[in-house]
Amino acid sequence: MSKASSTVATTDNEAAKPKVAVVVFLLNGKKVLLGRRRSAVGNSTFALPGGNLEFGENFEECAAREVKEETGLEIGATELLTVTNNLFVEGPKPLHYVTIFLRSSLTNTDQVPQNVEPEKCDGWDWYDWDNLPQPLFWPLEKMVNSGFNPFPA
Ligand code: IPR
Ligand code: MG
Repeated sequence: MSKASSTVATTDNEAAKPKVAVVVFLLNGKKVLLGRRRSAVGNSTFALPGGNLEFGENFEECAAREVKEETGLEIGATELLTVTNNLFVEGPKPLHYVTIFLRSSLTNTDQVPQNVEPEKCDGWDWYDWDNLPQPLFWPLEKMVNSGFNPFPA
C-alpha cells in the first residue's frame, strides 16, 4: 500500500477522497469574470466561477450549470485549457481537488452577472487580466504567477 493510499485508508471519509471541479475562465474582451469567495476554502479571495462535477455530467455541462447557478449568465461553447491537482488544508477538513479549467464566453454580451448565491460569493465583476484584483484564490494565483494566460493566442 502506498503512503498516499495508507493515508486515505486511515481517514476513511468523503472529504478524504479526491473530487473533481470544473471552473471557467469566462472571457469578455480583455476581461475575466471573478467573484470574491465566501467559503471555508479561499475565503475573501477572488476566484473563477465553477464547482463540483456531478455524477454523469460532462465538463461542458458542468461549466454551463455552475456558471448559471452562481452568476445567472449563459455561456457558449467551452474549450479545455488545463488541469491542476490541488490539496486544500486551510478549511476544517482537508480537501483534494482535480480541477478542470475551461475557457468560454457569453452567448450574449449584454448579460450582466448576478450574485445568485450571496452566501457563497460577495459578487461578480469583470476584471482586466493585466490588473487583477487581490488577493486571488491561491490556485489561480499560482497559475498567474507561472505565466498562464487564458486568452487565445
Ligand atoms: P461549489 O460547488 O460550491 O461551487 O464549489 P466551489 O466553488 O467551492 O469549488 C470547489 C472546488 C474548489 C475548492 C477548487
Ligand atoms: Mg463555486
